[in-house]
Amino acid sequence: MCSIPGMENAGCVFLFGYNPSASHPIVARRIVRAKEKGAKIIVADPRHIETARIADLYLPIKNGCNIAFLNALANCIVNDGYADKDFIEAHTNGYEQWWETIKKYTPESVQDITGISPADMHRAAEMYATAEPSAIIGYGMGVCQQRQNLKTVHTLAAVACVAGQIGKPNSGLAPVRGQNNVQGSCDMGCLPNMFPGYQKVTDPAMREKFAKAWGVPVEKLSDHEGYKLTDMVHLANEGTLHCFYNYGEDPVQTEPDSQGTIEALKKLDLFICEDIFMTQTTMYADVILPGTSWGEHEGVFTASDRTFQHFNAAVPPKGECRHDWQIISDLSTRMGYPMHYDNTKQIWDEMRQLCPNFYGATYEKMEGTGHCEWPIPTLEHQGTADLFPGGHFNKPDGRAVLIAHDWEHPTEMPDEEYPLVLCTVREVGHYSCRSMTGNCKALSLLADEPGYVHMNPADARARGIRDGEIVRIWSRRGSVYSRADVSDRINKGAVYMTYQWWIGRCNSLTLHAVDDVSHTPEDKFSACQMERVADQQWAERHVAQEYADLKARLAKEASAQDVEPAVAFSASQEPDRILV
Ligand SMILES: Nc1nc2c(c(=O)[nH]1)N[C@H]1C(S)=C(S)[C@@H](COP(=O)(O)OP(=O)(O)OC[C@H]3O[C@@H](n4cnc5c(=O)[nH]c(N)nc54)[C@H](O)[C@@H]3O)O[C@H]1N2
Ligand SMILES: Nc1nc2c(c(=O)[nH]1)N[C@H]1C(S)=C(S)[C@@H](COP(=O)(O)OP(=O)(O)OC[C@H]3O[C@@H](n4cnc5c(=O)[nH]c(N)nc54)[C@H](O)[C@@H]3O)O[C@H]1N2
Ligand SMILES: [Mo]
Repeated sequence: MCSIPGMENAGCVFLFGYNPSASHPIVARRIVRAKEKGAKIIVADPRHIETARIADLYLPIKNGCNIAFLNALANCIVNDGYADKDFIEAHTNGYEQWWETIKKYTPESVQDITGISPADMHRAAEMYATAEPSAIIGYGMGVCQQRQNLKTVHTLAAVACVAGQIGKPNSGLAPVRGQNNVQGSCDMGCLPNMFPGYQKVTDPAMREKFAKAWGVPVEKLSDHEGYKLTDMVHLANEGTLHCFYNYGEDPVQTEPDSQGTIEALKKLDLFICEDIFMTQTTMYADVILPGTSWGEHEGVFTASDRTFQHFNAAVPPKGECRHDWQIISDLSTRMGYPMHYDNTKQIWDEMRQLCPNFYGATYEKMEGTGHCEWPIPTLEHQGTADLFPGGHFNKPDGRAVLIAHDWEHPTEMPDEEYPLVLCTVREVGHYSCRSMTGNCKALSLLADEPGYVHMNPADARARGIRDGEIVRIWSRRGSVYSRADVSDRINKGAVYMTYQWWIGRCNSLTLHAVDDVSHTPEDKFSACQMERVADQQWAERHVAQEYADLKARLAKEASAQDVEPAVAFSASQEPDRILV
C-alpha cells in the first residue's frame, strides 16, 4: 500500500469500509492533516463514522452493496469523461472486457442496492477522479469481511487505474492491516502458501533455496499449500485434522459461529495454545505454552505501509514465560530438527539473506527511531515509499489487468424471522479478543461487559428498547445479551456489535461463510433479531454473574495448568497436519 505519512499530501482521501478513528487513530490523524491541507474527504460507509463528520461527501451506502456501488462509480468515471485514457492505454490490459461489465451499472440501475442517489454518485466520481495531485482509497474490513471480498479488491484496483489515481506518489490503494504486525507475519511467511518474502512454496526453485539454507533435503519442504485458519472447523469435524497448534489467536472469541468452533476444538486429539493470557480458547487446550508480551520481548514489526521498525523490551519476562521464538526453536529441536539462535538479530539476518526484497533492512538501519519500507533490495537502498512508480506494475509486461465482476448479494439475507443485518465492527477502547485490554481498569470504565449493540432509534422504538437497556439478540446460530446503544448515526435495519465482548459475544451469532479464495469469513453480514429483556434488574444481575463466573473459570484453569517451559511433543505427529 501507499505510505501512511504520505496520506497527508493526497488531494483526496476516499474511505471505503474503513473506520480509522476507532481502528487506527494515528492514521485518522493523518487524514485530519490531509483535510487541513485542502484534501477532499469522501466516506462510503453504512454508518455515519467519525470521519464522515469531516467529509466533503458522505455516502450512506447499504450494507453488502460494495461491488454494485463501485461498478456504478466506475461507470460514472467513464461516462462523465473523467477516465485517464493515457494511463489506461499505456499501463493497463483488458479495458474492453472490463467495460462490458461496467457499462451495465448505471447509478440508476443499482440505486435500490446501493442506496445512493445518481447525483451523489456523479459527485463522488468527479471528486475522486479529478483530485490533484493524487487520490488514495483507504479500505478495511468493510471490504475484506464480505463474501465478495477479493472481487471487491479487483474492482477497487480497476477504479484507481481507470481514474489514473495510482502509480504516482501518494496515490493508489491503502489496504489497512489489522494489528501492529499483521503485515509482518505475512512478510515472514505466516501464510499457508508462502515462505518468508512472498516466495511461493509451490515454486521448486524456492523450495531448493530454503532447503539448502536450512540444511534439509528438498523433499522435507512441503510442495503444496497449507490450510487456512477458517478451514480448521470442517477439517476437525471430518477427522482430517488431529492436532492444532494455535499461536496468538483466540478462535472461540474471534472466529464466526463460536459454538461450531468449540465443537471442532473438542474433536482434536491434541490442541496446543501459545498465548500471553488465558482466553476462552485456552480453556480447551491440552497444553498451554506461555509466551512473553510485546513489553517483554524485542523484535521487528511491519506497519501496513511495509515499514519495518525495530522495538525493544521494556521489562524482563516473568515466571515461566518465554519468547515465542525460543518456544518455536525448542519445539523444533525436540521434533528432530535442531534449531538454535542466540538472539532475534540472527533470525532476522538469516531471513534477509533469503528474501531479496528485504535484504537491505538491517538492524543498523532500524536503530533508535530508524525505519525502512520494503522493497529494500540492497544495503545502500533507503526503502520504497510508493509502489508501482511510473505506473509500472508487478506483472511480466508491467501492465495492470482490469478485472470487473458482477455484484452478488451476501450469503444470509434478512427475512421475516431475522429481519436485521448484523454487522460486526471495532470500537476504540478495546482490542480484538480483549485478552489484552479486558483487565485494564481504565478501559473497563470506558466500556464493559456485556458490551453494546448499536442501533437506529427507529429499530429501537419498534421494539420498545431504550438506550442503555439490556437486550437479547439471536440468530440461527445462538443467542446473547448485550446493552442497547441507540444512535441516529446507525442506519435503519442494521445493528452493529463489536467482537470484543465475552458475554455479548457477537460470534455466537455470526454465520460461518467464507469467500472462495481467501477463506475470510463474512463477518460484516448475517441476519438476526432482537428484543428488550422484560426484567431489566434480572438481566443486569445475570450478565454480571455470567462475567464473574467466566473469569473465575479462567483463573481456575490457569492455576490448574501444569505449565512447563517447553512441551514434550510426540515426534510421530505429522508436521503437515499442524496448523500454526
Ligand atoms: N481499538 C481497536 N482498534 C483496532 C482493532 C480493535 O479490535 N480495537 N482491531 C484491529 C484489526 S484486527 C483490524 S483488521 C482493523 C480493522 O479496522 P476497520 O477496517 O476500520 O474495521 P471495522 O470497524 O470492522 O470495519 C470498517 C467499516 O466497515 C463498515 N462496513 C460495514 N459493512 C460495510 C459494507 O457493506 N460496505 C462498506 N464499504 N463498508 C461497510 C463498518 O460500518 C465500519 O465502519 O482494526 C484494528 N484496530
Ligand atoms: N465477528 C467478528 N469477528 C472477527 C472480526 C470482526 O470484525 N468481526 N475481525 C477479525 C479480525 S480482522 C481479526 S485480525 C481477528 C483477531 O482475532 P485474534 O487474533 O484471535 O485476537 P487478538 O486479540 O488480536 O490476539 C489473539 C491472542 O494473541 C495473544 N497475544 C498477544 N501478544 C502475543 C505474543 O506476543 N505472543 C503470543 N504467543 N500471543 C500473543 C493475545 O493474548 C490474544 O489471546 O478477529 C477476527 N474476528
Ligand atoms: Mo484484523
